[in-house]
Amino acid sequence: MTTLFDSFKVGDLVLKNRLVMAPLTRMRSTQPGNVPNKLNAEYYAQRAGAGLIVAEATQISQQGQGYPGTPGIHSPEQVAGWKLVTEAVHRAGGVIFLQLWHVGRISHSSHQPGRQAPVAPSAIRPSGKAFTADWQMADFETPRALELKEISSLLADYVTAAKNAKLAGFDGVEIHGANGYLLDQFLQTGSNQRTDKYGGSIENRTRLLLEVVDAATAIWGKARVGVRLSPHGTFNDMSDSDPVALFSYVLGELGKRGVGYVHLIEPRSSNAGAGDGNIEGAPDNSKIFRGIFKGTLISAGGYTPETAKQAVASGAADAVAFGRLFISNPDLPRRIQSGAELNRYDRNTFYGGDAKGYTDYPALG
Ligand code: 8OZ
Repeated sequence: MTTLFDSFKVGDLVLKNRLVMAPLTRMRSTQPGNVPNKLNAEYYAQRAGAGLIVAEATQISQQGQGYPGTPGIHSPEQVAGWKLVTEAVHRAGGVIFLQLWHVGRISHSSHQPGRQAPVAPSAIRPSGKAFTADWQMADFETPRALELKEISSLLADYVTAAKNAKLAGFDGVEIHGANGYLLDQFLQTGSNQRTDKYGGSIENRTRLLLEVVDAATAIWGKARVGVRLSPHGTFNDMSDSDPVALFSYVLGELGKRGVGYVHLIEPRSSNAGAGDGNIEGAPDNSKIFRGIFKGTLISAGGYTPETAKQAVASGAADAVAFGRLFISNPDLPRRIQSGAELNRYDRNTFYGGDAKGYTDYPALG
């Protein structure tokens, strides 16, 4: 029977256990410039006991930013900052991928070059609140629909970011295709009403994601590229007319491409971890989609150590990602393995701030 403490493979990489640190937005980069720093390096190195760390969502361009203080991977300073992180994690024996992110319509004009409107597949305003550049909450704005001729420069931004991630010493990249950000906005009918080759049919809506995956694969090799998806997720006002058909197609295509892994978020986890408690009766993505994607599957969202053990033992997932529990337990794998008590997390220190609630959670002695 497979346990959380058996090694697993992502392509040629052998990972020491099946506990993945989920990508976690913490909004603690150095300002101005959204540059990763020594404190960020210490935080990640503390968590190097994970089989795989997926570093926090990181904007590929200024246009891709949607929250204050999130790091980027589009300037030389950011590459140098991330090098501090990857070197610290590698010294501590860890493996770390970078999550490449463009928020699309979830941005706010205060983050945008020239204070322009955020961009999206279609000019459909999501309901809810944006997080402005000066840390205020404001209604989402109506985005501007990307023109067809802008797609090539968007892809070029992903290419630059993927190359920069390599320069910064990461072990691979994860494409953020989840949680209602740009690539997910293209996938789903609630946010994509385009009539060109990026809208309409499932194939057309999936085109941009696959072009990004292919571009990243050309730089990294297929095994070092993972993809995160959130079928049935409603965070950031998402909806699709036929999510099972859509994501079955997406997973089939990712399977053909032989990507290193797919990282599926379970919709029971309320608001992508922005709330506590699990939603009862939500669809079970790892059950629905496991048969379609034969490659390495990481499952995330609302797991306990017990349910994670079961998921790996039953083969529902190859590995399980923890977010909130990795925030408060830098040595989470060791604690789970030894049955030690877990530190509770403090939601008040999730986003922004300093070492408090970031690098000061205690490890076992
Ligand atoms: C919570 C707060 C801010 C960002 C995601 C990157 O949902 C996020 C995120 C989550 O993937």
